[in-house]
Amino acid sequence: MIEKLADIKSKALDELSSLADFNELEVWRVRYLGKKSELTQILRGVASLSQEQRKTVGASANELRSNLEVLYSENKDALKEQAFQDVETTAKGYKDISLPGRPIPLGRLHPITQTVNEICGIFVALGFQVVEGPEVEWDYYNFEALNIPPDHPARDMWDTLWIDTESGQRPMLLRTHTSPMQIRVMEQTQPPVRVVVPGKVYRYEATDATHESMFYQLEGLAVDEYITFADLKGTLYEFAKRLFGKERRVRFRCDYFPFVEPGVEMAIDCFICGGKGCRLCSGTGWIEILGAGMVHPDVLRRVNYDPEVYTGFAFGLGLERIHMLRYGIEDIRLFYSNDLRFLRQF
Ligand code: FA5
Repeated sequence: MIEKLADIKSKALDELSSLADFNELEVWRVRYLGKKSELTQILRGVASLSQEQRKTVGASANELRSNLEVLYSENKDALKEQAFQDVETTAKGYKDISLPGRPIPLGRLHPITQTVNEICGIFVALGFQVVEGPEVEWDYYNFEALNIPPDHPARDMWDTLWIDTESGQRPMLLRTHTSPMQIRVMEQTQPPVRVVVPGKVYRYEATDATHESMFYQLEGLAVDEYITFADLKGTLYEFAKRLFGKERRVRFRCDYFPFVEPGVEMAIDCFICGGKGCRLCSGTGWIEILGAGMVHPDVLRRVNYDPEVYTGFAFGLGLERIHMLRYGIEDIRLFYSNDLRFLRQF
């Protein structure tokens, strides 16, 4: 009996080494492990053997069966993969087009890029044009042309990284807001102007749940004859309604920006606490999303627009805060920590 088992083993191993495909492996399995196989018959007959034979034959037969089972499953995976490749480009020269395709991993747009696209879409529908501008900016455009001379206290709230320039050259910096594009656009075009400018801005900032040192803003500028504060409110109300839905409440309050007069801030009621006050809204019930105002006459004069003829409004909004509001995100730092578990949700 022991010799018989050895014989089965050597035949099984011999045949296994010369199998060509998965079908042959199945035949092999039936021959050596199937119900009618010699090995199964031997195992069935073990009970009728003498006690001494039962021990040795039973142990050897069981060991052989489990060895063959392991070999079967190892070969199965390898031959299945082989079969898949063979079918794809068979020796006969055709492809099996009924096989399922291999999935191509797709990337996706960053949530802030999605928000930029959506908000630009709203303003385009309201008649605005989308333009972009440099992130490394002259001090002149970021500050001076916007009524913020070198000694102006407003520079304190907009500190940033400065770029080394050669002595005698004007200073350069990483722009602290998208407002410099107001000047660049007006320098190059004549009214009527209606533009929105999305882009990155940089600030010297102690980061927390609602503050980043690099974030996105979207600037808006409309200049024409007879533009009034009512146009500003109407446009921004319409924008808020289209983006957040009718149920969200909006609040305008006076604010100060040197390049607008009068200036306002617009806030939206906090989605987490419903206005009661929480960590996200710093206990106020409101989240400020943008600054705005009527373009200051000195700014218009600087770009050779006659403030007696033309008036305009401008606004600048923080895009991360908008995205946080819409999706209930509690910490702005999640956007830039490269955590795919977070990013894949959008
Ligand atoms: C400005 O940057 C002005 N340029 C906005 C403006 C434009 C006013 C045109 C008038 C006319 P402010 O510093 O408040 O303003 O920033 C605008 C928005 O950016 C804020 O309402 C807020 O939503 C967002 N924001 C400001 N600081 C940060 C920060 N550190 N991290 C993320 N978002 C910020």
